[in-house]
Amino acid sequence: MEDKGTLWLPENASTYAGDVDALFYFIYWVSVVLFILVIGAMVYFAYKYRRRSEADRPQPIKESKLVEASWVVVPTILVAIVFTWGFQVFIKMGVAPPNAYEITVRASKWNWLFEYPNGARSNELHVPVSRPIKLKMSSIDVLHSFFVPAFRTKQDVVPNRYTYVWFEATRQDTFQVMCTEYCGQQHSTMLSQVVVQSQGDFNTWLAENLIDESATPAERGELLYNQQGCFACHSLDGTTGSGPTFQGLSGSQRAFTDGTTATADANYLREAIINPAAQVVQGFAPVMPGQYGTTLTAEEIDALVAYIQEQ
Ligand code: HEC
Ligand SMILES: [Cu+2]
Repeated sequence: MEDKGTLWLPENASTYAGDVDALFYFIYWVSVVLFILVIGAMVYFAYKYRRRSEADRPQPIKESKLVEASWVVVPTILVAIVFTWGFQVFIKMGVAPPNAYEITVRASKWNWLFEYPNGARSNELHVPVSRPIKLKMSSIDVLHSFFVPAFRTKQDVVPNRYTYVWFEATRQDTFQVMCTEYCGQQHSTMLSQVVVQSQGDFNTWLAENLIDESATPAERGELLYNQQGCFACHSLDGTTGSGPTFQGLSGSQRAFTDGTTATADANYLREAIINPAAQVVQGFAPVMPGQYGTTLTAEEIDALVAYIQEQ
């Protein structure tokens, strides 16, 4: 079933997206009807009771209990409908079914990292179709927000606490993920995708994305460079981004904003990852996330150092 969405709403691919859309269109059509009634009456009365001569004066108004009651009662009923309907959908979207499959989401400037129960990790969210998925989300730096328009799913991702969101995808396809909370210079590139697969394809993908036991430290480092989003700020080809390039970094002479210098040996690289604020490279702002020392294991930091040394 091809679904490209409507003028107002994007394509619709989760079990509760239809509920959200139905409520949206209820409010939309009520607004259209009220707009026509109110503006229509206003234009009609402005014409009908226009001033016809200099002597024309407003006449005292005879009040109508029926009209007065109706403009109190009708909007009250409409607002009560929107409230109870909206509350029901809100609860449905807020409470994950108990059998939901849980995936951990780590947001950082400017990357999404997804971790699966078997330890596999990825930058794209892979999920099985027709199965409730619960995301347990946190941020390692600033406020981000996880948004999948096709699922009608949007939730802030905050440092130092978990937030949750759940959905059940209704068809196999690829959908856009965005960060919808302004989170710094490259906020607009903090994009990812949800790849909805059959349960079989998903299982295969999961198994393939476990880190290979026989991988060398530098190979693991390459995976981490991509998964952890170092690429958002550090290029491999010499271009300067928000951070210095990794090309030729190892062994080079570094100059810092406090006037000191150092040679980029393994110890320096390790320290630069764990404690980036300690020495800030000249020409750069201290924007590197400071949490890698706690969010990465010692082995992962070794792997990243080994990878940088190969560039
Ligand atoms: C949000 C952008 C950003 C991200 C993401 C980021 N860094 Fe950085 N990094 C910087 C900036 C800016 C500097 C230079 C300023 C400083 O030294 O703090 C830097 C400096 C470094 C340095 C020292 C570079 C030099 O030229 O001496 C290393 C090594 C490094 N980062 C490793 C990493 C690794 C590994 C990751 C991923 C786990 C990472 N960074 C993620 C922004 C980032
Ligand atoms: Cu963000």
